[in-house]
Amino acid sequence: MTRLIEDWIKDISVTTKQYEKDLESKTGLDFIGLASAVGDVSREKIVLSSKNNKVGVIPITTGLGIIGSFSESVAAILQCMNFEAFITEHTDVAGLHEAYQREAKMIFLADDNRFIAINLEKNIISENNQATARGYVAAMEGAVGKLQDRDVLVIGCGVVGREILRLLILKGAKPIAYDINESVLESLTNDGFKIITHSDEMAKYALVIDASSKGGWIHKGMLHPEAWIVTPGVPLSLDSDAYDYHKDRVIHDYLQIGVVAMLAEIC
Ligand code: 2YG
Repeated sequence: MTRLIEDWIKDISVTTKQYEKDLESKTGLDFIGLASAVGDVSREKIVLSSKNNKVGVIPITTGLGIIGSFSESVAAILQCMNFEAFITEHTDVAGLHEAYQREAKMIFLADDNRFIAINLEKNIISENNQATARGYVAAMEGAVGKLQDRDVLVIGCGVVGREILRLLILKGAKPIAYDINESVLESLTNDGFKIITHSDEMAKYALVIDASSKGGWIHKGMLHPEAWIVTPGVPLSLDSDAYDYHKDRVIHDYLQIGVVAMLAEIC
């Protein structure tokens, strides 16, 4: 997974409410609605959980260290769902200790390798890659309806892309996989997935979930003119012309849907 940079996320705490409105206009789901779809839990249960669970967001300094605005963004997204989320003053183990002292029932924390959320009372854990895959598949269903028996192109079949493929199979959809890496395509074929072998075949598909992480490689005309493009891939694969053309049917963010899905999974 791509490591975030502050430039991509520095505005999230200010823009998240507007982002939620944009997401709802495209999918019919606000953050709690998306969480409800992901976690298969009622809105009421999530609202109740927000009243009973303080959430500690713990900055972690290991490895490449703190990413500016990361903890603030996670806390802002949770607060947008009316959870009492706080960022610990301390980092790492001291931050864990502080979160416990401040009676956090849920914690969110990330090092360079894993971004996780834990419900300390229920002993449930959520991991960002899997949660992100679930969140974006749920967003696609919000936008276009049930995916059963429908062709869905999955671009970028790494950790998140593979989880998306797995979820689509479970939903009875008909995933078609594409990746620029030949050996990835080979293993997908061996695993029985239908694949395309060249980017010029992408334009055949009106439903696209893009988990590729190269950034800026999809140009205007490479996708179906009416395509829905739901993309956890960071940085955004669409270049500016392609984004301007498709933007009314693009769902993309750097953290929001993944954090909402993680919360759903630990509620
Ligand atoms: O606490 C901090 O500020 C840092 N230790 C956070 C480090 C996060 C590193 N991971 C990533 O940047 C991404 N894998 C996070 C998820 C991106 C969206 N799917």
